[in-house]
Amino acid sequence: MAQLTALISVSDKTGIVEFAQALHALNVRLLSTGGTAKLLADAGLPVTEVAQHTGFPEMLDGRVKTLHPKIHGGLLARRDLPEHVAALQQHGIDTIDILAVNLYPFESTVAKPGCTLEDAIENIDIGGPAMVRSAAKNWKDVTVLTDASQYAQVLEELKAHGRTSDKTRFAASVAAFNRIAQYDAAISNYLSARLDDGSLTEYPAQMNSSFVKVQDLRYGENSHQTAALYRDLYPAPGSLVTGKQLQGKELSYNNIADADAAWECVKSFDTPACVIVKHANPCGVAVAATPADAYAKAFKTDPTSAFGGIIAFNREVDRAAAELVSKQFVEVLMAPSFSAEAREIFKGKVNVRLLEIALPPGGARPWDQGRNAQDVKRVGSGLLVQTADNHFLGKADLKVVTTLQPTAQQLDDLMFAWTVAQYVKSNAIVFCGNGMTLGVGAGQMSRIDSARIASIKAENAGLALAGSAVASDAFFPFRDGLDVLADAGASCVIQPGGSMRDDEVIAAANERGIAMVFTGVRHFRH
Ligand code: 93A
Repeated sequence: MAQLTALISVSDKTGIVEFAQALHALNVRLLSTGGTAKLLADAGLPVTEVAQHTGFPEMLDGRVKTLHPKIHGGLLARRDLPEHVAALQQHGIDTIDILAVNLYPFESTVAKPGCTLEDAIENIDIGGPAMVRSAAKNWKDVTVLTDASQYAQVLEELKAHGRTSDKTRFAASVAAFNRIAQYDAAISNYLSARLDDGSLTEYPAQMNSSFVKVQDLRYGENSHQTAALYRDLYPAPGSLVTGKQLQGKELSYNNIADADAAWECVKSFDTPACVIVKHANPCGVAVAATPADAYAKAFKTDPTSAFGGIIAFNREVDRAAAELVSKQFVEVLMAPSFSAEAREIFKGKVNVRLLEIALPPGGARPWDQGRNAQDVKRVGSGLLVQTADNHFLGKADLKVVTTLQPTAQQLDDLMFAWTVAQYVKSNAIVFCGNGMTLGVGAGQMSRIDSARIASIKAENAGLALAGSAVASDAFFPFRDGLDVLADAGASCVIQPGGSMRDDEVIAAANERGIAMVFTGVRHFRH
């Protein structure tokens, strides 16, 4: 069999010496670019530099290394076409059968703080992707490797059959085009963000297509589904994916989804807060003077659902909080930090996943109003993209619509309830009082059912609703929902308003002695 030729040109040199050694042992001829060639030669391998092969030196600081007909002809020529073979012979071009390339590290370069436009541009690989495309197009004759994880399989096939299988070459070609697409998207995204004035501009509801795979997950929502976690190329500061896992089992798909809900909610509060989430809904939220007190209150809302919950704090978890939390079965615990004593307490609970996530700089609110503030949902073979629901409501935005004015205390409770309702799946009804949730009605198809469920849950937990403040994520279409709240003991209500029957609902509130405010904004969440 004719001797095969491999061209190796890699920025990430992981595993490359071993791979080249194995190729050499299989009598494959080695061609390589400057830095890679040096590494292989230092390892004692016979390697021909590309410059020597083409008779043309690397030039322009390496910008032109492999952009030469001797390289691209060798990669692109079809071995089954006599005209192609004749052309190679005429120009003295040798075929290249295996191409191992990984690209200049553009993504990791621009992810570094302080990366300049110049640094970024120097890390745009031109020759590498060109070779990868040539080889991938000619997959019937050329094996293209763009990731170290592919080396072993190729070696195995070469050892067994002296060549790679059609299936492997085609799969490698697809992987190569995927990699190039991802690489170009990273460049395009990075440069687009610098179009205006060099600062990161805000994106409208437009797909940011550049994601980086963080990890494969054991399975998806259910065990028969495969799954993986990706993050934005530029994650928003303070977002879940910027967190660090300190201990515990690997996070599952559902853990991550619930952790995100808990973390986004807890970030909304300026004062020490605790959020407990189950099945993507908060089942207990509270603010208090200390994290331990906040947890104790949040737990009271729904101790049954809190079992196996996902818990988030917006303050350091200290010993007192850790002691309390460790009494319950908890899946994931998140906080900006954990004290040494808290870490010690959780050491004995090896399954508890501890996630340390820095809060966004600049305080509780407009945390994610930057370019990552977009929300994406799959629909069949399409995507729904919208800007994130990060509307911030101030007390000044409230419009009192009843004869009864809310007291200062009621206003605080209403603002708290409104913040929580934003994180509860629609239809959402949230009873609150004294800085804690008292009853949460989530995800029902009718608002009145959510209201009933919220009051039943409060009753089950032994929590009185007399004098409570209630938030409704969208308007009441009829007065019946409001009557349920009044029957349960609500004293004040916050809701968007905007129903055709607002007058009927306001009249009901007046009749029942309830103070009601309109926000003018709703918070559907599905
Ligand atoms: O500067 S380039 O865009 N011009 C080229 O002609 C070229 N050929 C290979 N970058 C080029 N490469 C890249 O060099 C490869 O994609 C690889 O990432 C890197 C390997 O260089 P070295 O072997 O000198 O470390």
